Amino acid sequence: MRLSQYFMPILRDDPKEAEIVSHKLMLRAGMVRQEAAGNYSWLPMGFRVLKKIEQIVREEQDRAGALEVLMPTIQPAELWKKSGRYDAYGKEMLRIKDRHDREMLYGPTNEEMITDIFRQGVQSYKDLPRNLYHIQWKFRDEVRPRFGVMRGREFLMKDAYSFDVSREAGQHSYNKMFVSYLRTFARLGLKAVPMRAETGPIGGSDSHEFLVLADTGESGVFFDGDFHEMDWGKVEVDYDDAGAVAKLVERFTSKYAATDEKHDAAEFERRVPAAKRMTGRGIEVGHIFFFGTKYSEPLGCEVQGADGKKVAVQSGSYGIGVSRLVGGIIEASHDDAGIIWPEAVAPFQVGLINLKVGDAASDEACLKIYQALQAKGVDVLFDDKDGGAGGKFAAMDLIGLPWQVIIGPRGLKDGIAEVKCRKTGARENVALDQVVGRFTA
Ligand code: 5CA
Repeated sequence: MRLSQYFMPILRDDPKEAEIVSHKLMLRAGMVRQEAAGNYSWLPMGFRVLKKIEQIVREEQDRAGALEVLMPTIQPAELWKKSGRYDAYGKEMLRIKDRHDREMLYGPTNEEMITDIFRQGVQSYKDLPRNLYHIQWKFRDEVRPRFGVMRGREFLMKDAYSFDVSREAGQHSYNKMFVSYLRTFARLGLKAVPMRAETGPIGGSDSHEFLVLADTGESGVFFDGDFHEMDWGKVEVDYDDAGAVAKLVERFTSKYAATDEKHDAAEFERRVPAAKRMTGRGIEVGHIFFFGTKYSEPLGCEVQGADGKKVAVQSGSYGIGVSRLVGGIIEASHDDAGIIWPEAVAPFQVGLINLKVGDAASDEACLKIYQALQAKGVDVLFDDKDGGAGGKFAAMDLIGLPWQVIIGPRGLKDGIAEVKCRKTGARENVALDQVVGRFTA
């Protein structure tokens, strides 16, 4: 992509409305624009990151055996009346009437609808277990939308729903999602600590939140310092092996970790030696629930068991805040100059800077590298706009692409380009004909 053809409205100064660094940087880098409180347009740069995160989430859901569907954003009120949540959800639910005066709502979550879909499609225990998920926009009329996309009103969520014939089988489904979350967040370059959590309006007995540690997080967190030493990057397990999956989950859940809502100071002191008691703040990027028959019973979602008797299906639901993650990753990965994207979610891998647009040698060298990178499938943003070096460097640092390739007349005399790593700041002179190989090896 050529910057001269791109849409990336960069702001030079910090926007006044932004309180936290990720919100500031997303506005400054031209990733999003606020349309109303907690309601954002995603501009090209922001949208690329959102899609990359979405795709990683999708791949790990698929790997864990979940099946992707897509339910509408607008739901009829009837189902929610059956589950009892139509009134319980209160003002957080955006209620709408259609032209026939029918009560509709913009979905804040999908337990009711998916349970009804499943009820109609399945009769026998032989059709279980199943896990269905979608990645769809939600609306919650939050009392205090804030921190940009971190607490929006309209936000993108991945929500999965498991259906099992027994409590035990349901536990395995829950554990599989638990593991898939460890894998997902590790791939996103994040350490997200699983913590015991409140179940809130979703309900149920068992629940874990996954929190990314960051000073600007909305939740207070208390956890065992052992988490810092855990093997986040290498979570490998055979999902069909219920014992192995349970054991892996146990390794994480046996350590003390709780958000302030569930924190028990006495237990914390009893179970964790003083030197390992960590406290801080965290951003909730995922939340998983096991709620048994809470929705299947009122919605009549039953299957015929092996003994011929009807049983209400055991369910759980599993959310990831896809749009929140864009802000969460920035909170975890930035410096004074701007964003530092982890490779896996970076909008482009390489930023190619032409320091002297109009200089024939510079233009030619840049074009050659630009075309060669594209031919090799490397996502590259080519700053081919006329402008001063200082502004170009500042903008490239701000948008945080992992690598910069800098080309100007001085280096060209010696046949070299400068390659800069955004994360470490390390700069290296690389012969022009070696540049492309650096990113394709
Ligand atoms: N149905 C369940 C699980 S699928 C559910 O709705 N869970 S939730 O309420 O915990 O939301 C799931 C995830 O969505 C949260 O962990 C959080 O990462 C994200 N999320 C929730 N509210 C917001 C919001 N207002 N803005 C951005 N992300 C949000």
